[in-house]
Amino acid sequence: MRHQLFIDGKFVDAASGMTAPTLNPHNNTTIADVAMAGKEDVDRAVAAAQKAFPKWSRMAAADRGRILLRLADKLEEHTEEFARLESLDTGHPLRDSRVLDVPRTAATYRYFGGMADKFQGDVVPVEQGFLNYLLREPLGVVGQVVPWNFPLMFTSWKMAPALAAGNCIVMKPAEITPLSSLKIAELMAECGMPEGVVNILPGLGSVAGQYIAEHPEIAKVAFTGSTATGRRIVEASAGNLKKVQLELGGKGANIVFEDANLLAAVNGAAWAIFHNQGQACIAGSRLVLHEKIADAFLEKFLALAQSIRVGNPLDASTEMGPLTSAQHRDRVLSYVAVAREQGGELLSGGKPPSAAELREGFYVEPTVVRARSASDRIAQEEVFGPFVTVLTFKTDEEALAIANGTEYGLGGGLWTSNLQRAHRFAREMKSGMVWINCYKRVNPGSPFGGTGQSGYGREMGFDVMREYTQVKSVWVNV
Ligand code: TAP
Repeated sequence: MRHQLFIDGKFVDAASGMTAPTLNPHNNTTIADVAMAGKEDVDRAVAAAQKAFPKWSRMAAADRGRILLRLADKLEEHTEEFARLESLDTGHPLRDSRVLDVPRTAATYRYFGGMADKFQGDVVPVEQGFLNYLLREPLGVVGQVVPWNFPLMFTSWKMAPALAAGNCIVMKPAEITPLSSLKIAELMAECGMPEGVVNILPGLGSVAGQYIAEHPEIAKVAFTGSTATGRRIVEASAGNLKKVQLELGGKGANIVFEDANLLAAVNGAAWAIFHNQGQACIAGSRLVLHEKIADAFLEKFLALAQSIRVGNPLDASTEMGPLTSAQHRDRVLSYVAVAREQGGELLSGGKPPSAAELREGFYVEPTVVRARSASDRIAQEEVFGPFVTVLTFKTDEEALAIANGTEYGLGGGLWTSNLQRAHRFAREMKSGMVWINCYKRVNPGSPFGGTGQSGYGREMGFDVMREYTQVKSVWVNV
């Protein structure tokens, strides 16, 4: 496959000739050297996108949609290839990439392919003698910056609605996981995507990403990643009044009440934190247990955590792979010391696995730590790894205070058989998404995003179509 930048429908080298290796997190070997975009390349991509915009935005919406629908079909035809590539580059277990990442990505392109000709304007019932209609127009060239935790899926979450709405794109995948986005570029070209509509630029965040946020000709920047980088993007785009959409970090509370179905909650809590090695903004990284069931819950949960098969992501039996980078593994492990310093108790894991064949990779055992208090750093800061912080409570009020007691507000869950309590918590939780007796459900039709330091704006559904369009109000004297 090609490892260059994708600009104006062609794979090209970076103007500077710069490349960087992307590593296999299983064994720290180089998979490929990939071109790294600089400012000149961003300028080239913006110019190509601007040139493509008039034709793309005026094309019949159904025809734009048809290209996305074709892309969804093609992606499914290449499921195995994409699943392997994503697992190789990120460390996702192949069994997940096959049945979650690729199908969910195809579903997103399909949903927004269908959406293209259904998202429409409106007519306002104004005073007699006038007709007032509202057009929903695309913004122009949009910049999109995605992280390394779900590169294939997150590029579709951003590109599919933007394209359905008639925008052109300059997309920057994370420097360490560029491969699946470049492969999507190849498929897009095969599906008839006109040149210049989609430009994909692997590159450094501090260079290409920062310049996308600063660029005066880019109408909007949509970002997924850390809260710290989100703040930098807001600052960089303030000078040119760019529209900004932010999907940032989280510290999801997963509350288990005394009346919960314990087995379902144990399985759900393990999925909530250990899927994708905990590298998910919506991970259930705070396990908030009612005192009465805490011991019984933990007995089962620790047994489950210790039974998870950690290994080479390309082995069909692997349930948890390596973290995506060595730097990130070190950051996650550093929280074990942070926990100890504040009186936390390590209940399981907390180190790389001992198996010789995993020694070169970026592995961390499933880790469970009991915090001394809900204000401890491990209960407040996003660790973003297979690291769950256990807290206990006595009353509903206490559980709610813990759930709402961080600067984040992305996703949270609760396990209970009490219907009234479930709905009360759903209303009271400071969170963009709430899962009741389940966790981490996502669907292209359901709004996804957060509040507080978790960002603003929504991905998915009709909400995201509003994010990628602007209203024009037209008055006619009739
Ligand atoms: P970030 O630095 O936020 O990286 C996310 C994306 O932003 C990457 O494409 C990155 O590029 C780019 N970027 C970095 N600096 C930028 C800048 N100044 N302007 C524009 N774009 C920029 O995240 P990270 O350092 O990879 O991870 C650090 C922590 O962020 C994690 O431990 C986790 O807590 C959190 N995180 C959250 C999420 C989600 S889904 N909410 C995802 C990833 C990470 P490069 O990677 O190429 O530099």
